[in-house]
Amino acid sequence: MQVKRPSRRRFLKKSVAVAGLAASPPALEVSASAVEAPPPAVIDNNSLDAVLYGRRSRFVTITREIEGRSHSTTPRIRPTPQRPSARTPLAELVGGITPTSLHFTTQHYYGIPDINPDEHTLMIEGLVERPLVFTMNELRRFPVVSRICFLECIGNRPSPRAETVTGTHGRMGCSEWTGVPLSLLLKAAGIKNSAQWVIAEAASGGRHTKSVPMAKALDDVLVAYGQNGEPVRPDHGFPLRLVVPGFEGIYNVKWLRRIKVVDQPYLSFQEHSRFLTPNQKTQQDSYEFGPSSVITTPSGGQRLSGSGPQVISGLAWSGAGVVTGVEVSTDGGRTYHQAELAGPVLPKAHTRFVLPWHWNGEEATLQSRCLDEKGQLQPSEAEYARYWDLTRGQLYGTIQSQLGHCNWVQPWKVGRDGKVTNGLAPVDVVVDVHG
Ligand SMILES: Nc1nc2c(c(=O)[nH]1)N[C@H]1C(S)=C(S)[C@@H](COP(=O)(O)O)O[C@H]1N2
Ligand SMILES: [Mo]
Repeated sequence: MQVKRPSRRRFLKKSVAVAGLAASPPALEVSASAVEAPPPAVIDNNSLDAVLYGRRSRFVTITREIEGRSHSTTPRIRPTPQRPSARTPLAELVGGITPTSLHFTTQHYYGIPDINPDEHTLMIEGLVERPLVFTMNELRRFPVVSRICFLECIGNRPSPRAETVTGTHGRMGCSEWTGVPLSLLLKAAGIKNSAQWVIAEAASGGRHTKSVPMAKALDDVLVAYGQNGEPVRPDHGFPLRLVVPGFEGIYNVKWLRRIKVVDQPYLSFQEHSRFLTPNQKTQQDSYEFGPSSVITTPSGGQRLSGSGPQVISGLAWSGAGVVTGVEVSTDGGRTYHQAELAGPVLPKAHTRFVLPWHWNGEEATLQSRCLDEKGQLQPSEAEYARYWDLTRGQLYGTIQSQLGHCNWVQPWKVGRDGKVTNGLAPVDVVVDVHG
């Protein structure tokens, strides 16, 4: 030890010098007491559970955020234990992958199925040459693919009422999904010429079902049994779920048990009761999410410790493919600056962006906008409203699923005291359904 210490001190001094050169935030002076400090105390709880399935530091206390009351119009049939919906704590996360434990999850009126994978099967039927039934073991014998992609509920919406980024955008996550391409299973069954759509059906009570266009089913849809390197967890569809990259969350049918090949889209009960309305005038045929982004630091509820160098960071994503650029404004959208994509930059995945910023201590309004590979630019609130011919009252007074993808820009206001608050002008009514 005695021998090592001086070299460690030299190393610290060297790295401080390098940090200074890069004009980064001021590093602390290396003090002799810091270098000579005794080693930290050790964790005394080494229970088998902690060793067998890992643990985090007791100083890390990030959790999902439980959803509040919703104005959902879904009939309240509740014969089974309920598990509340919960959001992803976006402001506390780094990088692009959402840890499964912190990945948002929607409510399920019929409880979370407790499925034995040895007894679970997936059936492919309808307009096919050979109807097939696969066990989980048989599915694992197909070539395996992993895709990193975001999963977003259309319940996400910038909102003047939300205090935090979890409140505006916490109904999304980004995982590495692993499984069999649906196209391989459809080819094995042999789809007939008249086949245009597939209906994916869940084993859960209520039989959540969703029609998926055949072109998408044959493109990048996965029948996934893995999430972030381990079996998909019950909340997210164990043992099998559909993953439909870039499409609305509702497509990603959990506890998948049947694929029916059909000639036209069918409106399932859930789509009818939760996702369509008589006066639907918006994106009826739009399934793919447009370009979107949001600043996660600094964001609502946080406080800047003082003027000087800061880093603005956030997430950008698009159902169209790769994020090609993110622009950040610190003056409420008057001027924009190109942010750096902190990588990896993957299609239909959360893409981290960063922009160094010098805060002069004055009021500022921070916001970001995303450009995607189709050349689509994320709209401002005013642009979105004008495009769909909606008033601000309608933007926030209508349930999200009637508007479609609410991908307008979310501004955060920094006060002179460093406090960060929602930068959207207040409205009288905000309706919120977590879909
Ligand atoms: N079986 C089933 N699958 C489902 C749903 C459902 O209610 N039942 N909800 C969908 C909706 S609306 C969303 S946003 C996503 C949420 O997936 P997660 O809970 O893994 O985050 O699951 C989709 N798949
Ligand atoms: Mo959803």
